[in-house]
Amino acid sequence: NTADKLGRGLLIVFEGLDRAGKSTQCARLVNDLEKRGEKVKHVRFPDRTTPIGKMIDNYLRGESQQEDHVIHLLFSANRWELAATIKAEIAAGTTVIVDRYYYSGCVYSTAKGNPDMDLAWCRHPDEGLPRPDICLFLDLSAAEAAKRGGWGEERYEKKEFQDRVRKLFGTMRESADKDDFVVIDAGKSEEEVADSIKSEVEKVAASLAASKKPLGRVQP
Ligand code: NYM
Ligand code: MG
Repeated sequence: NTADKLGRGLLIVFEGLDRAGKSTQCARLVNDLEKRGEKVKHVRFPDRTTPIGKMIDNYLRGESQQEDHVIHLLFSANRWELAATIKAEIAAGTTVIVDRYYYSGCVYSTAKGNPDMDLAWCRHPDEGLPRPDICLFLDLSAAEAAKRGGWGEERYEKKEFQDRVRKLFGTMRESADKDDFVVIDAGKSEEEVADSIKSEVEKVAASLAASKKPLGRVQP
């Protein structure tokens, strides 16, 4: 298995718009890797269970207001509070699968259009976090996502906002973090998407096993 060949677990991140199928595909990959005898831990951000996560949850459900910088930093802090655990799990040979990470942190905050907060500003607080070995970007147009029964009631779940998010993800996929991303066509069937994900994960596991690359950090 991966841990024996590489000497550590993998850090695998799923990203994409709301309704792109991240949760479904995360669960499938966890299942699949477990069946193959890998140790796996499933994490999602925001992690709404911590005190900071509860503040984020209230904000997303529209029950509280937060200044744009403040909520941005809370999302980042919510990742930092789990960073040491993630590192320890990976060092112990567990593959950690993460539903949303700092890429969401950057694009959702930037999409608000606050003139003091561009992608670069938004990325700074996350510098130094464990760097994903791969970020599987589930690509779906906002129109397609809307067809999937529409969005929920949470903040950001509106077509106009999602269009901006999608554009900004595009920008991120062409900038500092571009080597992290693999784009998966999320418009295909659940089965087909799962198969593409499996083969991408096998590819990255094999190439890392060959290079014995240690877990990285999000670079400035
Ligand atoms: N979100 C998520 C952010 O605005 N910043 C972040 O750092 C993260 C991780 O939270 N619309 C947004 C994106 C989603 C919302 O996520 C809740 P989910 O995966 O729908 O629970
Ligand atoms: Mg959502």
